[in-house]
Amino acid sequence: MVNREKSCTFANCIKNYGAKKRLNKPKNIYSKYKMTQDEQYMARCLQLAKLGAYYVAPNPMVGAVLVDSKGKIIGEGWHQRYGGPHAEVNCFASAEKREDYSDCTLYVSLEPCSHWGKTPPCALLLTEKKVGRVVAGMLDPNPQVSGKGMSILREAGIKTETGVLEKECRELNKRFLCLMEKNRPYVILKWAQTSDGYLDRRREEKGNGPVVISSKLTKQLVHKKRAENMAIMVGTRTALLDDPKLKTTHWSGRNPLRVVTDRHHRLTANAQILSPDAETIVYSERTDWPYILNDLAARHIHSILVEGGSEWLNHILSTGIWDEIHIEEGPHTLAELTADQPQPVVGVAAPKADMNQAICTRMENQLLYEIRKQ
Ligand code: AOF
Ligand code: ZN
Repeated sequence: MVNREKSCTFANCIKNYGAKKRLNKPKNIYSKYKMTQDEQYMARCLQLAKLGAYYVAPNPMVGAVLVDSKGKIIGEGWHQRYGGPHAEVNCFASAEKREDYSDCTLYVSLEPCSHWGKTPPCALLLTEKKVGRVVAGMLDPNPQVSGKGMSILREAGIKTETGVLEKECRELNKRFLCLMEKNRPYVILKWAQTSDGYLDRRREEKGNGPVVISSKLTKQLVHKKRAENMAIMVGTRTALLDDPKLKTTHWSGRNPLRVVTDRHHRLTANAQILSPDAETIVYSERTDWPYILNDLAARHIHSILVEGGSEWLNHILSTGIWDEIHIEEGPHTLAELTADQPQPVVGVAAPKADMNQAICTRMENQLLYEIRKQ
């Protein structure tokens, strides 16, 4: 991915858009202070955990390292795929075999589990291995675990510690944590707008394609976002007019579950959103946002990317039940992009977001804004 943020003149952003926008300096979360030894090993756990991206959902990404008394890493592992062995199991599988690891510290980015799930409890494994000390990045909010893993370890006489690089551990698994703590998926609203703030021109008929705002590169970025989230949603109008596939064609990873509303049963069987190569849920009886989120949570969906259209985006913004907004702004006005269309062209206004909170980066000529719910 190309990031030309240095070539974006900050002063111009402010001048042109009349909003305070910050450039997102690549921030090294570990560089502000000298890390303790525990933090350094936890940072390695986070690196390993990320290798599970795209394949472990709705489970969290978890990494583990085993360190001997001299500070040498003698084992590493991460949760690689949903239903597969947990990070701790893979970590010991990579380590030299010993009867007793009492001189070692096991670092893991999430509290070791205490439940019999698809695999046996990791906390028991650590007691069997006679590990001397366990350092966890954060407690596991899963009600089946939630502190019980650390209790098992303490009761077995193992020294324990939690909350090392906790902020970073939480950030990595913000989607899993949202499902566990709020019992709803993490919601990301995404749209592309022209430089004068339009999503599209008003269209009444199918077959008359949308105004193209994204570039080749940012389209790929959208597919990456699709792969990072478990579900993707559009409203009926977008499904009918654009006939999108909503798949992850230009990035590795799974296709998200496609979610569409259709109160008046207007979608036909040949709609691409219903293609058999990815799953789809159509909500037609109840289509209110809290209901949809509740239903998706019951299906263990930990995240949803809402790609439009304007009615749904505005509605969700009005409910306040969202977590992030990602806006892509192209360099051209609606008039420039529709000069070859029959005139006059009527624009569909982009939703209003609080741009004072936006972090701005740049990908070639496209500005990318990210807003986090405060
Ligand atoms: C760990 N280490 O690497 C992971 C943990 O269905 P299961 O058996 O795979 O259990 C999934 C739950 O286990 C998940 O919701 C989370 O609470 C925990 N994940 N725990 O000790 C790991 N991935
Ligand atoms: Zn486990």
